[in-house]
Amino acid sequence: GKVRAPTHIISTISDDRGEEPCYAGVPMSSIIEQGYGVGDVISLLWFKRSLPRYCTKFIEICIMLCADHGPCVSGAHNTIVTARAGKDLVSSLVSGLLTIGPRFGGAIDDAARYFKDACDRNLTPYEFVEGMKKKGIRVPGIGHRIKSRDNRDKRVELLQKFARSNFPSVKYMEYAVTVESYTLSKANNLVLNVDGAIGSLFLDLLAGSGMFTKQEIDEIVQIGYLNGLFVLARSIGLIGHTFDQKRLKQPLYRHPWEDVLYTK
Ligand code: Q5B
Repeated sequence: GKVRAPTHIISTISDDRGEEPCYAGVPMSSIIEQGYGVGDVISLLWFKRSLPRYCTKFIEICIMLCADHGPCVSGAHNTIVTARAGKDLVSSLVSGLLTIGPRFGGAIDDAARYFKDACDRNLTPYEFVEGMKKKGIRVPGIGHRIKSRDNRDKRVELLQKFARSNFPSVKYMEYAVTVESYTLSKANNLVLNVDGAIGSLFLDLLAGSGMFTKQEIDEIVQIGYLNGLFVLARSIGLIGHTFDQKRLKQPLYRHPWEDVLYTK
């Protein structure tokens, strides 16, 4: 019989060999003719399935709300400095992307991991937060540099509003809100932030949509898909900041001496 030569790559998400490319088996013409959006394309290429409209809409809302947060955040600052050093688009973009991590924008996966574990084990907010403190771990998804009890993050409110009216269950988000109530009793800026809102709500999407088995949910949370939402979204803003600096013909950035504490 026929002997198949061993392959060096296995790929399961897309195929460009036929008359038209397919994403998770769905031909490009169907994607266009059926009016799919970016949320559907993400569903196909990341989750390998078509998700219900409320799920793809939620994904699109996450992308829109996280696309930019002004020039002062870590990512935009790096991109602006890099663009002003005369570097190209890709260099400016990746310089900003490289700041995304546990403190800035990249806390979504850990927020999902810790909220899921704590909620599934029925930990009280006190047990969860104080347990994290004992381990010396800041609660991912909690805390913000400029947002606080009196200056709430509109993005979090918008995500919660959408989920409350469209998701079958918001159990994990409600748990995160109880954690926030406890952390706010400690300090005014320990709000549920945008990473924590997306992390907890994505758990609700995975668990409530009926589209994923428990094993698949555990794998998604363990591998860490969700920071990808922030990376993808913020790329839109970082590209914008690069163009902005080039358009404004901004010179090489040099940080002012007055803003540095020189000490021995
Ligand atoms: N404390 C975000 O800290 C920040 C605590 C905490 C327990 C916590 C901090 C944190 C977890 C990571 C996270 C996503 C670094 C943030 C984002 C996107 C963004 C960004 C933008 C955008 C802020 C003061 C005291 C200390 C700390 C305690 C702080 N956080 N305790 N759990 N989570 N959060 N990141 O203000 O006793 O004095 O030692 O790491 O979720 O990135 O817009 O800027 O769209 O671009 O610098 O929104 O919360 O406060 O470090 O001086 O801490 O609070 O232990 O206590 P800060 P610190 P003590 S959203």
